[in-house]
Amino acid sequence: MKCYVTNNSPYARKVRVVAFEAGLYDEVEWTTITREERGDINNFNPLGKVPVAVLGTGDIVCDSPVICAYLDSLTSSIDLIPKSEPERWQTLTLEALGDGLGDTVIVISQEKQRPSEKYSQEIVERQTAKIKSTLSVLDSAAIDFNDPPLLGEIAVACAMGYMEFRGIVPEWSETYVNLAKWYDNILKRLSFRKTAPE
Ligand SMILES: N[C@@H](CCC(=O)N[C@@H](CS)C(=O)NCC(=O)O)C(=O)O
Repeated sequence: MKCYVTNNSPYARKVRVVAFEAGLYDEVEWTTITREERGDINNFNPLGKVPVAVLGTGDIVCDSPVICAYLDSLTSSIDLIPKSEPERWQTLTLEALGDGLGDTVIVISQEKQRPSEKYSQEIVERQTAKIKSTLSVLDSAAIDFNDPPLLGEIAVACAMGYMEFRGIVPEWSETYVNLAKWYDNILKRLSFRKTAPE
């Protein structure tokens, strides 16, 4: 399996961490592409987004939740997506919250890169409010987070890593102290240390 990623994408990081935690990292041929090479990705994913995986059969698997589910299906030694209910839906919902957090960070970063005449403070404020309400929910949930992490926790930590990398809501750890404590711990895992944004 070949997987196209970029260095800083929170979704690509999630896939890499999942591969690592599932013991499959070295089974994947990772191809890191630059912003300029993104056009080549359209051959595999018409949405032009990373991560995208190309299986040995030539089949394409795109969108990080699908790639993570595929990787999880390859190993029986660990279930990063539990098979039992309600844990399965709790995990996938937490993943969706993490991915959604990443989406809001991307919107804000893109907005901040626009020329001042096109910049919208309203968009930044609306997205920042979404980030804060999500962090507040995660702060309450963090005391019950799975350790070792499942896919949901991995998605949340990758999105938060991207939020920090982009300097969005930089003071977050002073307000969301449970979440900050949990985040400090998860970053110590080898899978996170090996995949930090550059
Ligand atoms: N829902 C997708 C989101 C992927 C995504 O937005 N990737 C960004 C990088 S962080 C991208 O490739 N953006 C390029 C573009 O939108 O043209 C996933 O989870 O894989």
